[in-house]
Amino acid sequence: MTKLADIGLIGLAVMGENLVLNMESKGYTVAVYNRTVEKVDKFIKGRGAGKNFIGAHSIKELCASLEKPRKVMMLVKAGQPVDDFIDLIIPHLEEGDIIIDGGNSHFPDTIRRTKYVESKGLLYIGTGVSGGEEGALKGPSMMPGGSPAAWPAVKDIFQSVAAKVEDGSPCCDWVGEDGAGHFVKMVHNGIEYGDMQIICEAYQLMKEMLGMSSDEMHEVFKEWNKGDLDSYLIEITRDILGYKEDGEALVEKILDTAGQKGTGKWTGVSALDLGIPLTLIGESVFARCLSAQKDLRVEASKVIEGPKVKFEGDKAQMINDLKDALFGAKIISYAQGYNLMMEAAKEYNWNLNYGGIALMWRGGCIIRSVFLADIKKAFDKNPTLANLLLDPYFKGKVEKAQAGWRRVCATALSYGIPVPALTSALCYFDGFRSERLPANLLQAQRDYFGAHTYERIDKPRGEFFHTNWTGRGGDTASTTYDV
Ligand code: NBP
Repeated sequence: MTKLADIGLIGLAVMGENLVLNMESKGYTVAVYNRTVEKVDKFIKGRGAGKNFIGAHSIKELCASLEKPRKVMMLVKAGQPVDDFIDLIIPHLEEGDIIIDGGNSHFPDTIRRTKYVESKGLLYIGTGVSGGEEGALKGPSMMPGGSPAAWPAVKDIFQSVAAKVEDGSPCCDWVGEDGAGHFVKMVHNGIEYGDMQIICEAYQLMKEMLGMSSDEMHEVFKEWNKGDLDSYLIEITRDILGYKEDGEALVEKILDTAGQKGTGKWTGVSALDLGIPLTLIGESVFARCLSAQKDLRVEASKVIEGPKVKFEGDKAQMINDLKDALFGAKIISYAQGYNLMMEAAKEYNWNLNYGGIALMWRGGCIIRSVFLADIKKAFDKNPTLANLLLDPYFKGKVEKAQAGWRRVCATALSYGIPVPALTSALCYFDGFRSERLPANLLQAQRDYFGAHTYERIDKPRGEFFHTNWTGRGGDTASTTYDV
């Protein structure tokens, strides 16, 4: 009898093909299937030739070729195709078998699918897989969540294909129940939006305010990649700035309208739903939206005047300040992202391991950086840390960065160069460290026009007051409007 496969995969596109090659290289036999069946034969005769793959021409054949408990992983387009495949797979599985979704599914869908699949006596995993094509092949970051009972059955396969950090720890561990894995992957993508935006703001300042060439910027990013900012995104920015087409920087020939697939938006929407100030990521999503209004911006640029840019300060100092601004804002972005995960954990009853999440992001994925090792240390030291800014290491770093960061924001604003992510992060920082914010006035306004009541600093919390501010209103307070 032919050997049964350790795992089955549906979806031989960029991610699926590379991930199964990775699995096979670690000693696993993988059965593969694709909706367009010719792609199965093409793969078996092509990149999969001579390797331990079983090509299946139907889902029935795929499931029949698997060791028990059967593990069927989907890496297909997120959305309806995932639901369709689940229904096609279920009849060919039996109790204890596992369906895995490795695509970029929205976490509420994963919560729903976990319940649905479990109701059929099966187990479900929704796992974030990050790192793109290269990551899938050489070692992605993987963030699995779903039915806890499924984890022991897939742990060895997942951890052996995942990226490893210096000490050999895999960038993959159990995240939590139902949609937790996909939620953490969503926040990862939101943070990715933020990291990319602050780098783009630094680039625009260097280019437009400091008048630097792409070669000069390439050198700056090369330097930055050696210190606190050492990360994949700084590294690829360095390479992009150094990339030439016909002797000129290719980046300058690229149209300035950003695309997006929605994971940054989901992160922002989730933050709004949960009431978490996720300002840097929010601004990063909106910056992409503004960039997409190209025609309108071109029209506006012809008719609306702003300040004339002629930088006369110390260029070397400004470059140094920019490094501090990037680092300060990055700390804020992660502090905000972690706060979002903490709130989601309360809302959805997940027991998230925050240090473990930093380790999962430490290698293999797009936001990988040395900085994540310090986040892991912070949560290892204090697993109930309420905000990254309260960790002594990050508090010290952000305090040290703030002078340069403030100079960058002030200069950019006075020159009329948009830096929405860098400035919103600084405003969050100042708000977060403020004992008193102007919300006292805001509460007075709410009470004035809507009798929404307020608490007083000279009375215990939880006692609510209403004032008849004009002498014309009544004494009745509103109970129906609470935000
Ligand atoms: P795609 O997202 O392009 O999906 C391709 C696969 O989905 C093919 O197997 C295709 O079958 C199948 N498919 C499509 Br398209 N529509 C279908 C439908 N209506 N019903 C059934 N199957 C359908 O591939 P990918 O870029 O490899 O990504 C796979 C998953 O991983 C996605 O969720 C993606 O968001 C996520 N992801 C991608 C990356 C990346 O860098 N590309 C990174 C991280 C995560 P066919 O061959 O018959 O058309």
